[in-house]
Amino acid sequence: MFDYPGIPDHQIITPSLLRAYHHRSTNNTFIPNGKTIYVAVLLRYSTRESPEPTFTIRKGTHMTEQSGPIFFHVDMDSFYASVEIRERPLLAGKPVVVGADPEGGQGRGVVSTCSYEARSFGIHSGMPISQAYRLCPYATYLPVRMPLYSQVSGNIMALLNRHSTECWQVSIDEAYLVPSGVDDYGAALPVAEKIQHDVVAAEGITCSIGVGPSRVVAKIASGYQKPAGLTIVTPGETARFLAPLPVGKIPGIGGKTAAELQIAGIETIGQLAECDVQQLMEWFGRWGIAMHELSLGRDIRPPRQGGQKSLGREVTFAEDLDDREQVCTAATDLAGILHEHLAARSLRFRTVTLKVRFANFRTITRAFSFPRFTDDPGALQQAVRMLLDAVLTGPKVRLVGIRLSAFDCDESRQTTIGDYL
Ligand code: DCP
Ligand code: MG
Repeated sequence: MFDYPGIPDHQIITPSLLRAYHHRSTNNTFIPNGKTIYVAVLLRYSTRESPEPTFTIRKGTHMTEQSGPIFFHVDMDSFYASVEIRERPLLAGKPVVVGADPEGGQGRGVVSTCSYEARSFGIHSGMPISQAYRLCPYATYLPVRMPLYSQVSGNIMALLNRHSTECWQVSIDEAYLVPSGVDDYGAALPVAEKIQHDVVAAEGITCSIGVGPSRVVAKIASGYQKPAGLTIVTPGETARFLAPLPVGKIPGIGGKTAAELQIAGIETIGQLAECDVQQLMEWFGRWGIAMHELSLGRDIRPPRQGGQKSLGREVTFAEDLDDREQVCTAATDLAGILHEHLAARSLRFRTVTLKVRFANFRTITRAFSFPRFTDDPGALQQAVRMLLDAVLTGPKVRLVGIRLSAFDCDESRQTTIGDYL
């Protein structure tokens, strides 16, 4: 339970003042530049006199409010770039891009990630590296060093596990957890700050944390004010927190679905929550029901156990290819590499996803699921060829990628991302 002695009801305070009050009342250690929004007790508030966002405390809000488990979503900030900057401290505060070689603006691969300073130039993950180079030629461009990130990821996941009664790693740099010793939302705050502090102390990189009554709310909250953000959303404030956010903040709603919803006049999560679920089902089938649940801040499936649930590789060709056989060979080679990784760990899979980017940058993905788990390399190659046959209909190909997912792993095994890289 938090008490801010001396703050009168509705006094307007800045985040730094709040931090000072909080520091005084709880003696917590704050990570440098950390930001905390107490959605439960604060309303964003702006005045003409104070252009900086300010907050007003609503007295009587219950930080002890609790119904059901409290989830944390922890996501590293600009993960690969942060690790590289840690390794080269002189790069701190500078635009750093991790990805393919820009080759003086002629490079053909993509940006894996970049520092927040590079993002201010408009650079982002997945962007062609040549475009990034045009936006900021003076950034530092670094190649991907997967074994290093994998090792840092493993250390961080072990640290998160130590703070948790349950912990689900969902990608190389993010995990959901149910933290130990957190019985109410007041208790969540110092634990979240301790995790942020410990990650900086152990690995020299920052993370953002979202706290909420479901995984979807925690996930949206962790992205709410990256980097080094901490956003706590209680059950009672969930609807108010989600309502103004664009529908694209819901995991799984990408540009295509968002555009379809926009045509129907649905742009915010609040509008989606108010939408008739029958109507959504007519438009999107079962996904319509799921997205409605998510818009209400409710999870649609139980948490998945184990480590990362997919493994993928892709290759950008030195020149766009119009030879089908060459594209097929590249794709089946990638499938072979992935199969070796899985076979070495006795993992079987069900789903194969093909990604193809054409010369004009149109990118498509097509998936095939086997009726049962398989580890048959012949069946995999056949599936890859079948998927390719359906999409290679003319234009030259710039990139091809294969991803295997839906693993049949023994959940008693403690799989980590490192097992798959
Ligand atoms: N990644 C990648 N290609 C992409 C997206 C991500 O190689 N298209 C890699 C690099 C990222 C890492 O995965 O560092 C984690 O992905 P995130 O989406 O969490 O992005 P970041 O951690 O880089 O940034 P953020 O601070 O937005 O979480
Ligand atoms: Mg991240």
